[in-house]
Parts: sequence; C-alpha cells; structure tokens
Amino acid sequence: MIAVSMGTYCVECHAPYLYRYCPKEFSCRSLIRRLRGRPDLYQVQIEQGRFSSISLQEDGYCSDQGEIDARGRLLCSPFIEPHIHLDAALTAGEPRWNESGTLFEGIECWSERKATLNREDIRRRALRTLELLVNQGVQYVRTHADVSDPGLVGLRTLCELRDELHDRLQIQVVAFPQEGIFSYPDGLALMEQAIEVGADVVGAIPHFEYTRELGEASLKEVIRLARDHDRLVDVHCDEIDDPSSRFLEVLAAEALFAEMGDRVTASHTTAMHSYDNAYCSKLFRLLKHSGINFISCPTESIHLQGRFDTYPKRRGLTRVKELDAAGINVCFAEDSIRDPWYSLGNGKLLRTLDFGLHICQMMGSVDFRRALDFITDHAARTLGIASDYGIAEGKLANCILLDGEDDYDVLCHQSDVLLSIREGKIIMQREPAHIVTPHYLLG
Ligand code: 17E
Ligand code: FE2
Repeated sequence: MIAVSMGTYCVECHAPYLYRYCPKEFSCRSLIRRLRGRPDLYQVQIEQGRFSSISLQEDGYCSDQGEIDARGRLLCSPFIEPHIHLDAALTAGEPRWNESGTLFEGIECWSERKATLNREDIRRRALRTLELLVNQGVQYVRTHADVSDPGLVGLRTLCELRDELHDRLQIQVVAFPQEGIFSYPDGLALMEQAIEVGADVVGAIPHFEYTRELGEASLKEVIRLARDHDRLVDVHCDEIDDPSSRFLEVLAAEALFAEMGDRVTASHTTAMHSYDNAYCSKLFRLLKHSGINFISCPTESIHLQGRFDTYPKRRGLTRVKELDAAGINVCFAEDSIRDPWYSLGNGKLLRTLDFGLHICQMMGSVDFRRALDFITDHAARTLGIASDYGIAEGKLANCILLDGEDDYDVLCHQSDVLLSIREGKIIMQREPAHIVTPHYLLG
C-alpha cells in the first residue's frame, strides 16, 4: 500500500507548509505570510493500483512504511499530451531548417526527411521524446503518425511502441494523412490499411486537399471510417489564416449527424481566429450541438500562423476563451518537439499552458484557479478516457505530485513534477530543487 499524505504541519503553529519553505530556516510567522489561504490537506491511500481512500489529513506526520509525505504539495491528475507528432519529433534541421516558418515549408522539409525514415530512426526519437514527456508528468499521449507513406513505417512503429509501453503510459495513434486523403496517391487505401494495422484514431487535413470539394469529401470519409471501424476522429482542421477555410462546420455537422461528437476532435482550427464574428456566432451553435472537442497548440500556432501578414500580425490561435465560455471542451497541446514545424519544445506542458493563457488572454483570477484543467481533465475528455481518470476513490491510481500549492502557484513557478505514479507504482521521481545559498528577504 502507498499512502500519499498531502501535508505536513509546522510543529509550532500547525500551519501547513511546503518543503521549499522548510521551517528549519524560518520562523512560523514568515511561513504563514508566504502561504495563500489554508487549503485542506488530504491523505490519499492506494491499494492494488487504485485509489482506495481519500480522507482529510488528521495529523501531519507520516510514519507507516510505504508512505510518501507530500508536504502540502499539490497532487494532481497526470498531464496529458493530446496532440503530438512523434514520428517527426527531434528532426529539426534535417535535412534543412524551415526558414520561412510556414506550415507549408514545414510539410516540404518533412517530405524530404520522410524519404529517409526507418523503424530504428523513429523508435529512437519517439522514445527520447516520450522520455521527455514522462519526466514532465505526462502519462497519456495522442500521437499522429503520417500515413502519406506507402510503407506506413511511422504508423507501424508507433503502434508497436504503444503496445510495448502500455504499462508506463497510454498512447493513442492517429492515422494522419499529412499530404491529403484525396490529394495523395492511394491516400484512402492507406487510411484503410492504417486502421487494419491498428490505428486508434483517424485523421484528415481538409485545408491541404487540392480543392474545397476534396476537403469536404475527406471529412465525410473519415467519419464513415470511424463509424465502420469503431475508431475516434482527430482532424487537423483549418490550420491556416484563411478566413474562408470553413471545414470545421462540415466536420461538426458530420459528427452531429453520425451522433459521435464526443468521439471527434478538431485540432488547430486556427482559421477561426480570422472568421467574421457574425459567422462565428452562427457556427458556435452548431459546435455546441455537435459536442465535438477542440485542441489548440499555442506555441505551434503563434509561430506558424500570421506568416503572411505584415502588421498588424494575427496571433492565429483558435478562440479558446470563447469556446470554453460556451461550454465546449477545449484543451492545449504541444504538437511538435523540435521538428520541421517548430524547432523548440521540451515536453513541458506547463510551458504550453503558459503560452496559451497569455495568447488567448485568459489571465483572470478564475482562469488561474482552474488553469490545469486545460492540460488534464479537458484533454481526458478529448481522448475519451475520462471515466477512469482523476483522483477519486475506486479510480486507477494515476497521479502526479507538483512542487506547488495550487494551480496558480504551479503556473507562476512552472513547478517541477516531483513524482509520477501509475497504477500505484512510481514511474518517475525528482528531488525538489533548492538554492544552495538562499538569500531571504523575509523573516
Ligand atoms: N503537420 C501539420 O499539418 N501541422 C502541424 N502543425 C504539424 C504537422 C506539426
Ligand atoms: Fe499537428
């Protein structure tokens, strides 16, 4: 049995304290000033891989074997990376850099790199990238695998890794037709083959198809494939600054008619940034009825979009704040870690969240209080895993311990993930950082 105790109290004043404000160096008074409020502290018990009990902490001391003293830090559901391209990760600059910073040059660079792909190359980079993610508290990943490739080497390799790593993290693989379903030779047959090989999710890229008609047809096909083969849908949808790129309405309507909105995701939808407000007002009604999910990739979109503008330069992110306010499910993702589309990235979703909240102007106190929703619970809904996700009695004991007190504190400090527990087993642990010769202004 593992017990995660959510807090320790100061022996003198019984106030909860965080490890990094260790009372050995401080008086109680200075501690109290540094803490915001006095949140309840809990004792969380784990048995046989599930949370067996969650109760208010009665005293501050851990003594039993197998106990972890979390010292008042935040125990949180694991982070989720709901949109990443593991087949392309860590290929930035190979064979050349994307100098224009556009989506389209990225696709050209990738097409050149893709010609040299093999299983070992993909495995090595995907494993390194997954390691970055796991070390940042991620336990669930949805990865795209480019199926504009007659050998489907990316898809096969990522499905193999998904199966191999299932006890450490849960991976969903999307059959993603980077160069189109109808604009790439045998594109539809490759999608069908990808489903046979084991893709969990089917994708599309309607704004990249040669014509509007082909884009619409591709969406109808993916909904049909998903329904026929019991798969989820995640479309790279309207990833462009073109205000007349309106494939989202087609995707939402098809999802609504097929009654599978909660199994469908629209990724990027950056064109929505440029839609006219009157059109958006009509569109939101459909989006809400359809129940589809949204993924926004803030670091990626702030970098790739607005590239054809002079000034003013569009931010190019979808309307995250407005979607969320309308009760539509939306989450954040990284999309890339050092690939032809985006040359930075490190697996740290707190960084992505920070960008997202800034760019979308979600900087009010209410936003800060629930900021982590966008990389946890909302993403769980998108992946269709919400029923066994979260810290509650009876659910799988998957959680992370953050070196902070609450969402706001974690966001401000970009707190480290100190512990990642999966079905009751520790899969990652990090020592809290501390300054060797601290300079204290308080106390
Ligand atoms: N492919 C694409 O079409 N869009 C992206 N943002 C990435 C790959 C990363
Ligand atoms: Fe993507």
